Amino acid sequence: MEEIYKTLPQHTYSWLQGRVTLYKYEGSWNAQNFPKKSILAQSYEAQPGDILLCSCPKTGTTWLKALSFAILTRQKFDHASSSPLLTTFPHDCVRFLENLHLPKIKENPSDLPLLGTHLPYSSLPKSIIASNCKIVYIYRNIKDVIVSYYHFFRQIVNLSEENAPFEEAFDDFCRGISIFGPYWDHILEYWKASQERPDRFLFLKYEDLKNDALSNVKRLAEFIRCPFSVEEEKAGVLENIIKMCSFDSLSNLELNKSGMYQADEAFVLERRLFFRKAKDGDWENYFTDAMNEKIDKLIDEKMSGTGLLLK
Ligand code: PAP
Repeated sequence: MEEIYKTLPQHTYSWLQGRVTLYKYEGSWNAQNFPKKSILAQSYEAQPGDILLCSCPKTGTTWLKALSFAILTRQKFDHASSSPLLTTFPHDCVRFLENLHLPKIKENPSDLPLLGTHLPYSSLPKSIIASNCKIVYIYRNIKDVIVSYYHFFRQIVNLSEENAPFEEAFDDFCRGISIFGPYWDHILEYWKASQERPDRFLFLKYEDLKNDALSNVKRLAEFIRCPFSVEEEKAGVLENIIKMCSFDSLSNLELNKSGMYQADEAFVLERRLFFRKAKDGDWENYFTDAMNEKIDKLIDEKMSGTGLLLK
C-alpha cells in the first residue's frame, strides 16, 4: 500500500484547515485508506439474490438503507415496536460492501442479501458486475449535496462555519475533488451501465422520494422483489414504513442522536452527523448568484443528453 500511495495524486482540503487529504485512485478521490478497502472489496463473491444500494455520499444513503431494510423485513418485525431500525443505526443494519472485511459491529439482524456501497461502478467487485444482482442507485440535487458534504466534513474535523470557508469547499467540489467524486462521474458510470442492463438498475432521486414517497417506495419494493400486496396497502403498511424511515422519526431516536458509528478501522463518527436538516433547497442559504451560475453551467455540460436532472 505504501508504494501505491506514493504514486497517487493528492489534494489537501484547505477549507478544512489542511486536516483532510484525499488521494485519487482508479479515477475517484478518497481518503488514504480507500485503495486498501477497494482492493479488499474485490474479493466479495456476489450471491444470486444480492441487492446493492449504491450512492455517492450525502445523497440519501442512510434513508435508502432504512427503507430497503424495512421493506424486506416487514413480515418479520412490527415496525412500531420490534424493528431493528428502532435500536440499530441504519448503516449497521445494512453494511457497506467496502467494510465487509471489518469485524461485524452488530449482527445484521436478519442476514439479508442487502449491501450498501459508495464504490464507483468501475470499482465494484468483478463478481457483482458479472452477476444479475439488483442495483438501486440514489442521487440528489448536486447543490444540496455540496452543502450537506460541507457540513458533514466540517463537523467531523470540529470546525465552525467561520473557520471553514464554504466558497473553497464549493470550488473543490466543482473541480471534482470530493469523496468518491467527481460526483457526476459516479452517477454517469452507473447510468451508462444501466443503459446496457436496464433490468438490473433502479434509479431513485432523493427529491422524488421526498415529494412522492408512496409511489417511489412502491417502485423500490417491486424492484427488490418484495412488492406490497393489496391487503398490505389497505392496511397502511406502506405508510407505516415511510413514517418509520422518515427523517423526523429516525433523527429523533435516541440511538441516532447519540452514540458512535465505526465507519472503518480508523474512523469513528457521531451518528447524529448523518441526520442534519434533510431539506430541499438548503443550498439557497449558501450559494451566491455566481456559484449558482457556475454549477448550472458545469452540470449542463456534464449531464446533457442523459435525462438525469441534478439541479
Ligand atoms: P452518507 O452517504 O454519509 O451515509 P447520506 O445518508 O447519503 O450520507 O446523506 C445524508 C443526508 O441525508 C443528510 O442531508 P442534509 O445534510 O442535507 O441534511 C441527512 O440529513 C439526510 N437524511 C438522513 N436521513 C434521512 C431520512 N430518513 N430522510 C431524508 N433525508 C435523510
